[in-house]
Amino acid sequence: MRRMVIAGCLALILGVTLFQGARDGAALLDYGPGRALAADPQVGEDIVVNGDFETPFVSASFVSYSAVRTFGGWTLESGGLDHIGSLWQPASVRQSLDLNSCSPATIYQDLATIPGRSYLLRFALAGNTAGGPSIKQMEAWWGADKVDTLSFSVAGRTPSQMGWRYNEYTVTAPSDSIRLKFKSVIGGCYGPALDDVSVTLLAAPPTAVTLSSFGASYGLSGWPISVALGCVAGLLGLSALWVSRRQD
Ligand SMILES: [Ca+2]
Repeated sequence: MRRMVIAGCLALILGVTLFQGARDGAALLDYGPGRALAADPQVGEDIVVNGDFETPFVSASFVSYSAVRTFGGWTLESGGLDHIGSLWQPASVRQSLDLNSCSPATIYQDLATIPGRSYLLRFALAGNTAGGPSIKQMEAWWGADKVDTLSFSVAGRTPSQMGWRYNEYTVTAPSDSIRLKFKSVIGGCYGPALDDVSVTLLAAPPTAVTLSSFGASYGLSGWPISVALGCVAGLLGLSALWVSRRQD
């Protein structure tokens, strides 16, 4: 008899709680981390066009570009750059960039992004070993935010031993489009070398499964499920109390 009363009270409490949750839209059922409701096929996809600078093909050791012009998905906004063919060892495949032709270059590419989502920005940095300064410097920009000012020493480096160094950053998309920009910040004809640029979508952080999202995964809005569960629990509670009273 005492067990019936306790079970009835617990069921009533659960019912009331579920009703309140349905009213407030609260997260009542949190199944903890790792419960994604649907797989995200775009995770890991590189959204940069020609991040390896293999387009257009450079048959010579290098060719020089002056602003303003486009090449293989990129825009040379200011200054001049050398598109490197066979002049030196690339970080990846065959070609790369020297971000100083004989003036510091700024290049950019506009990327289509998912607002609020995080991406991994990754690229390889080295420097033109043929002349000074020995410390090459450039900036990486993600929209209006400067991601980093990078330095690379070419001391001891040669065209066949470039010493490419990979850099990685986690960045977040503020809107559905972002401008990725690289900017040499040194003068002269021997600049920072850039190759193998990629921006890949990272997996979304784990989402707590709420009654609303649980219901949505079955094609139902959340509050009817909360109300239904609340009714069932409430009726069970009342039944248990009624049975216990009749047994008295
Ligand atoms: Ca390349």
